[in-house]
Amino acid sequence: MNAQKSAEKKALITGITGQDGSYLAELLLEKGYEVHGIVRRSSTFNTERIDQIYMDPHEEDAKLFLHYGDLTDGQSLTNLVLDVAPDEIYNLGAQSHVRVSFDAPVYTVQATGVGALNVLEAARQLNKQKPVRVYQASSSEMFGDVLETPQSEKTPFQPQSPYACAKVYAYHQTVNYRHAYDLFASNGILFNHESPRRGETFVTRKITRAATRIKLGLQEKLYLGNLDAKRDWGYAKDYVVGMWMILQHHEPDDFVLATGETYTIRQFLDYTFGYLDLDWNNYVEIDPRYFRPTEVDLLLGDCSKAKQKLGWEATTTCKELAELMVDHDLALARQEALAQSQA
Ligand code: NDP
Ligand code: GDR
Repeated sequence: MNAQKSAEKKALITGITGQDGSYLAELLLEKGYEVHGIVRRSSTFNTERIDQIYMDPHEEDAKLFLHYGDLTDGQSLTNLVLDVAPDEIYNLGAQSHVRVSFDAPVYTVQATGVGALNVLEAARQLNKQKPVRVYQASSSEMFGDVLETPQSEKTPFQPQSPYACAKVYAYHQTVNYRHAYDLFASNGILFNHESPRRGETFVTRKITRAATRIKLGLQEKLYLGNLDAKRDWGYAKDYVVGMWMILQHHEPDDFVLATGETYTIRQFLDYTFGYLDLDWNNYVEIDPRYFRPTEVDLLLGDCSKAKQKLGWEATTTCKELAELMVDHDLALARQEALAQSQA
């Protein structure tokens, strides 16, 4: 994977405060980019994942700039895109939780679906003045009730949630803007990717947080939903490199990024609790509230196109991923235990 500097390039990232946005911002800064990110106004700080790279914009060598905005506010998005005039836009912002999308379907479609269209419209305006490349964060959830295994760029979509329907809509708009307006717009169809920065309500992080807290006596039980679903889990740091590679390709295209291995939630529990010398059967209980009205049973990606055309491949196995997340969360749990003992 190429670590060469790309001097003078400017990137705009939506979703910069999220898991992927934070890793991508770090990667692009390392490559010499000027990075702009859109942040939502919130009553509490929501920039925890990017605090380590925050720079005072008044400093002469500042390379990271944050702007308030929202994907559902198309006009402000267009103003910002025309103002910043980035060479590359990474649309990572979304209401990204599948279970939550059943509770808030209309908002999910507005942020995740129409939000992507707002980004494309803004890019279309900028593209009249200077070339701009757009990355759309598409998802393996689009395969839904899978029609073939493994899933590749050619596999038909059968979405199974409001979130997945919104992502399918955004995918097709991205392809259409490429054809209709000659915009350099590409989809990365990414399978699940996790990290110590993963939101704590996604299953991997929920498990690593709970297992480490259980190990230190801070928690007794872990309540989960369906343990039989299979996911192709990779490491988020590998995947943001793939996003960047997709936009450096000589033509816009759509690429699956995956590890090519799939595991059940039970296997992830084995890796996590096993690494801590615990038996998860003693701690895990099923709570139907975490079941989904329609579930995606099996995801397994075929990323041979990305390997062949971009030279991208995942470097971290599911077991290694579970262990690095546990190492991180054990340190967090130790801090919590220490704080409790001193209180
Ligand atoms: P996160 O949920 O960690 O981050 C989502 C980001 O989007 C946050 O920065 C969030 O802001 C922002 N956001 C949410 N709603 C809006 C809105 N209305 N306007 C502007 N910004 C908004 O997601 P990930 O980093 O895990 O994923 C990045 C993208 O990739 C998402 O689009 C996701 O759907 C997609 N994806 C993720 C995969 C994964 O396994 N992680 C796999 C395939 C696709 P705030 O911090 O304020 O909440
Ligand atoms: P997913 O990730 O829905 O695949 O979407 P999540 O970690 O939420 O669920 C994975 C699987 O675990 C099962 N599960 C539970 N899930 C959660 N969140 N909480 C639980 O308690 C629980 N118990 C079992 C789920 O039913 C599911 O089968 C993620 C998101 O990042 C999307 O934005 C992204 O597009 C896809 O990955 C690829």
